[in-house]
Amino acid sequence: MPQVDIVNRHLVKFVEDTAKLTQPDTIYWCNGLEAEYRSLIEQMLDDGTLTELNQAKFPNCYLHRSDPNDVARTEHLTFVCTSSKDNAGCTNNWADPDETKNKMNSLFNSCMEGRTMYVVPYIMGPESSPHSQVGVQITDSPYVVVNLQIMTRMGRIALNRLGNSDRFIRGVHSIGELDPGRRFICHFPEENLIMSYGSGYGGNALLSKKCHSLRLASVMARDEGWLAEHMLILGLESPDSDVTYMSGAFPSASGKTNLAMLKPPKSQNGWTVWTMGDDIAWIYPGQDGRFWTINPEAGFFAVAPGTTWKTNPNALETMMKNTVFTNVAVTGDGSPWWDGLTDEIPPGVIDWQGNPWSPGTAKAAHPNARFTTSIRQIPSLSPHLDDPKGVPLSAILFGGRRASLTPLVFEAFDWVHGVFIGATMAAETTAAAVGTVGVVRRDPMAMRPFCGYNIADYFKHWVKMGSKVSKPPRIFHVNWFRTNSKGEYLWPGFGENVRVLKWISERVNGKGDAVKTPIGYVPKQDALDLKGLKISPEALEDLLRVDSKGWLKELEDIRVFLNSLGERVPEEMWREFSKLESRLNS
Ligand code: GTP
Ligand code: SPV
Ligand code: MN
Repeated sequence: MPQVDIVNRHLVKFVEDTAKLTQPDTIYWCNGLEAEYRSLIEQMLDDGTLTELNQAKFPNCYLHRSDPNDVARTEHLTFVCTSSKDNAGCTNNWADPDETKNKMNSLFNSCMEGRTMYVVPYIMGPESSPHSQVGVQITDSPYVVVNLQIMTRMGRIALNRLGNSDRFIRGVHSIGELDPGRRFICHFPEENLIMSYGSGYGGNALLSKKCHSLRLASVMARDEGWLAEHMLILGLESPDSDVTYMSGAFPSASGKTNLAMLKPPKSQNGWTVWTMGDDIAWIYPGQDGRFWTINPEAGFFAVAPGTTWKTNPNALETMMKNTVFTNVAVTGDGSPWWDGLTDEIPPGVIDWQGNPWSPGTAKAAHPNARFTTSIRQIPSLSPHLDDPKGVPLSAILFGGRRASLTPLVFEAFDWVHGVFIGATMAAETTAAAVGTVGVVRRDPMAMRPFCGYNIADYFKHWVKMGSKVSKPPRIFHVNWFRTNSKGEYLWPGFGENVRVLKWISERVNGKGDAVKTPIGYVPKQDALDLKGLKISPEALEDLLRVDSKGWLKELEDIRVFLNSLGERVPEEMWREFSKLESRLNS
């Protein structure tokens, strides 16, 4: 029986059924209180799941080293189980719902013997927002529980919100044997059910995040007329105190967290970025003809490598206390560390697998090492995080890692053209998922791994959403990752990206000079504020050039991609394709 006030019979049945299947020694209902957090931490320190970091420098911070076979999402082991295969579409792995449930049930059979089963109720979204949703994840991993406590509104607060309703997402999770041969992450959108077995890592195991808030939520959003997106949310405040809200979809490990936490350089005095979210946005048409957006999450599970006092000082300030680090290295004095964090390599570094490390060998931290921290600790926190209606969106950014071709920034001509840009965007793959890194692949709206239904229907839904509001956000494409022939970045990125955000906010407000090119509006050379920035005129020209020949070649790849998605691709996408082709040819 739950050690809580509310007994929801639907929830109790879900818990009892799962316990009957998994046979845990103990069932523990999470309340979300500080004492519970402490005792889970103590327990994990005792059994070695966590290592204490230097408590004087990093109070309440701990390190988790995950199984070396379990360090990133596994897209090839992730399934969408719909009764019709077509509804999953060709970018998802599909499996039959009944067969899959049988297979998963046999994996889960008695898998919690000798373990504790945690019942973790959580809310995605502000406590009192009509757009928020309750989920309940059952798990045998205390590491998962602690992460969910940091990243969501977890415990009694969620049970109170749920009341006696049966409207909650059901998540069943076990780390199993952490055997990649017995690892599956399965979604049943027709039943609002997630079953995940055999992984304890990130999006595979923290079911509130990609599984609930993107894969299942995207299906609900399609049916109910909203959008569930892999997007950061930020507010850019001008010296006149006007705040322009933007969201941005960049693929995994491609800069969402860093843009959301952006701290403008000194030369941009008077400009401020407010952090609203770094990974997921739920977007609704508002009464006033604009889209409004909430961040369903309450914390970060963010990439550590690349984060330094120079590149992302807000992130470092945020993670100094109450943080769980996963797969980072540690210094001799017990501080978390990753390659490049400090100019000098500190003595006594132990790598992410727990072995003494010396420079010149492999990386000390895993490239997908992460930190889990409450969003409430960030100095740039938006005052609207808990606002039930969220914030109004003026701009949507798409982007990704492209060493060549796509300019620093360009603007779509209109909504449907913007949807085409998002639908056909491509980016180099990263260490956030198991597989080859650095291969360019089409990743529509950065949702390829996360859209819970047919991606062609998803494009149709995006087109339709634009007509639901009289003032849709303007759509932009950005690329911070252009390189020169030596492989060096052409654009300084990070805090300096505020210069691009400023141009975007000017465009949204009817200012900002642009040149019309075949692919969209590109800033005039002097329209970007480059005050105090060291960048050569050649680099800038490269960054803003539209290479028509290169784009015609790109179009061929886009044609192959759209064709591969089959008949369901909406005609609007092909129309935009033809329009772009003729603009490039003329
Ligand atoms: P997920 O959490 O996987 O969804 O990733 P994300 O999109 O939030 O990416 P994140 O901001 O964590 O950045 C991933 C990597 O890209 C980090 O190593 C960053 O340091 C690096 N990065 C982010 N922004 C920039 C930029 O403007 N320029 C360059 N060169 N690197 C960047
Ligand atoms: C991503 O891969 O996009 C992430 C990390 O944000 S994970 O939580 O593992 O999905
Ligand atoms: Mn992500």
